[in-house]
Order: sequence, then structure tokens, then C-alpha cells
Amino acid sequence: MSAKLHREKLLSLFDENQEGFIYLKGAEIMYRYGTDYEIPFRQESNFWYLTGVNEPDYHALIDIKTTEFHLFAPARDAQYAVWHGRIKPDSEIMDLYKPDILHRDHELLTLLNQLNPQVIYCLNEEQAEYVEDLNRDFTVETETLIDAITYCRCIKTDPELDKMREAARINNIAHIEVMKALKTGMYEYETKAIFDYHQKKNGLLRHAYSGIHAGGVNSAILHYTENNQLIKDGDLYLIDAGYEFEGYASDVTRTYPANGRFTGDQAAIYQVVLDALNRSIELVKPGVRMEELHMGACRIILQGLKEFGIVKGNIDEMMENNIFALFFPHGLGHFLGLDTHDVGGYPKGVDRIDRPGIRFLRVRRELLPGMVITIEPGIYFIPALLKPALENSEQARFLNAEKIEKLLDFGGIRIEDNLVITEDGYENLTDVPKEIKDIEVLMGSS
Ligand SMILES: [Mn+2]
Repeated sequence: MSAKLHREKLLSLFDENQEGFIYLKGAEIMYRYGTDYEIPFRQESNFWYLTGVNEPDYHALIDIKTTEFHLFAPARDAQYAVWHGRIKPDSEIMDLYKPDILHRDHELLTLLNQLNPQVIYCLNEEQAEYVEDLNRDFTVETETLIDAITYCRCIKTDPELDKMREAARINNIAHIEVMKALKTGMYEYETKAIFDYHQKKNGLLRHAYSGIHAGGVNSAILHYTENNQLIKDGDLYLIDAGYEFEGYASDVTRTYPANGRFTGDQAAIYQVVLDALNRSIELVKPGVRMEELHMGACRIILQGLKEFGIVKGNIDEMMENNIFALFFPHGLGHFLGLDTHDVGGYPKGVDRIDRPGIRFLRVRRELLPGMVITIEPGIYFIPALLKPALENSEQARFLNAEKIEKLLDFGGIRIEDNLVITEDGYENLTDVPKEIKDIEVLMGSS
């Protein structure tokens, strides 16, 4: 039971003689605006992490000193069973979640009054208010718990890593199947359907985030989600998608030509992104900082763009003038776990770097064994960034206007792998072709 392991990990952060209780409120069903349409349920990640419960309307109470785990299951009546099916008997709930004591949800106040804790640690203001509304005399505290859980979630336990490997394994299959099936003339939603089919066929039922299935110019839209356009001959196709296994996400991006064969321009720019990816990955090991990897990737990208004649001038000067961010405007990577953009990227006291591109970096800290990160460099031709830059003399002096103007409908390329940080380096969970030759072979064009 990994939830028990996670509770032990969390409680080890509190002082041995610390009195008090941790209160956690599980997620409820959400509805579409004012209707009775139920949005598919997904447990709140911290609750799932500490209880293992992925069903609505539960509460939990953990005694910090004795480690006793009280689980509060919702009281369900026959009417509930009519609409939602069988109600789990207590024995089944005990078996599934192994609480020390199982209660009904309406017993929460009675138990809290009885225990009369010195302090009740809550995750956030909303949950604290819920407790205070039960009894104004309770002392609640909202600073400690979120930091402690976040600290725990950053470094994955072995059972968590196994779940991430399983999410990644199936994601690899789905990405490869799309790469094999893609043909010019398909709609973006058709490739999405192929991707979804292979995830679901392998037992993963829930996407970890809204996937991006982008042909042509849409590949330069960082959070494109319409996925409804025709993929044309000569287009690049960018797929950034992943499902979750028991809550744990996979998040992989590949970009390849719709017709299976890279043009000269596509191959040249693709190779720059691939170099940035491969060389960043080679550097991944404990002690390295994400912001160093990010800036290193920016330099590789500028060097490559310079060799291709898109930018010109001294690399150091271009770095100082943030020219990299015109082509690579997002962060190099992020933590991955129960959430796709997982928690803990900025420990207390660490601020974002106020500089183009890197200000969107989601992790700014030293890598440690057990962390799981993505590395995802990209090069995009985004008219909204490049057109103003061409008008701005400070930036335009580094830009080859003639070449860039021809590439404004090129789209973008991003390649993303998922890595576990190990004692001496990394374990790459992603195994989907990314070398140009391997992609062309798999797509049947060479
Ligand atoms: Mn990502």
C-alpha cells in the first residue's frame, strides 16, 4: 500500500512529540455549470497520495503522534444505488484502503470534538474553513501541511516510480502507433482518436492533460487544444499527449512530418531541437539545476539557428539580448507525477527568474534522486513574437529577416522525454523514435 508509505513519509517530517491531526477533504463530483452533467471524477492529488482513495466525498484524519489513519466514507442510501450502482460494503472499503478506523462522514464532527486536537493541519484555506465551520473553537493551521506534502511528492517512492514506468510504457506504445498510422489528409482529431484508442486498449482510461495534436502552423501554438484541422502534405505534426496510470502521468511530445519525410528545412531545424534535447539529457544527474539546463539548451538552440542562417552575430551577445526566447519561449521542463505539472518546482523563497522564456520554467532547483522531470526543448516560428522582433532594432540586428519571413508558416518543433533522476544520472522512461532516420523508417518513407 503506497498510501501508507506516503503517510509514514509525511509524518516523519513532524517532530516526534508533535500533537495534532492532519485533516484532508477528498474531492467531490463537479458538475457542468448549472446542470446535472457529472464531470468525470478524479481525486485531488494530495488526497489520493495519502489515502489511496479515488472516489468522491471521502474525508481523512491522521493522528500525527500515533499515526492512526481515520477514513470517513460517505453515507450512501438506496437511492444512490439506483443511480450509481452497488454501494461498497465496509469490509470492501477496509480491504481497499486499510484505514485503522473507518467512519461515516457525518461522524467527523463528533470524533473531532472527542479528540479535541491542539491543532488541525489543513491543506489550504478552503479545507480549513470547512473544519472551522464544523466548530469555531478548533485551531487550524494551513502553512505546514502543504509544504510537507509537496516536499514528499517531489521525491518519488519506489511504488510511485513503478506506476510512472507503467504510464510511460503504455504512452510509448500509443505514440508509436500514431507515428505509424499518420497520413496526410487526416484530421487532427483522427490522430487523437488513434492515440486515445491505444491508451484505452491498454487499460489507461484517463488523459493526464488535454493533449495537443497539431498539424502545420498549429504546431507553433504552445497550448493548442482545438485538434480539429486537416493535416496537409508538407505539414509538421506535433503530438504532446499522455495518459495517467493510477493517477501518475506520462507527458511525451514528438514532432514529425505528416507525409513521413522531413524536408531540408524541417530536418535542419528538427536536428537543432534534438541536439538540445539529447545534450540536455546527457547532463541530467543529481546536483544539476534545471535553470542551468534551460540556459544550456538556449545556447544550443541559438548555435543551431545560427548555423542554419536564421540568426546572426555573437552567441554571448544573443544570449544577453534574450534572442533564444523568440524561438524557444517556454521552460525546458517540469516535475511529473500525480499532476502533469507536478508540485514543488519552486521551494519556499525561490522566485521565478524575470527574463523572457525562462520565466516560464516550472522547476528552479537542484535535481535529486527520485525526482521525475520532463526535458522538452522546442523551436517555434510564432508570428506574434517574431514580427515585432523584426521591427525592434535591438533584436532585429540578430535576425535574418528574409529567412524568418519565409518560415512564418513553418510551425514549431518540440521533443519531450520523461526522466527519473537516479543516484548517478537518469533513467529515460520515454522510448519513442526521435532520430530523423528512425522516424522515417517507422513511417515507411525510407
Ligand atoms: Mn511537458
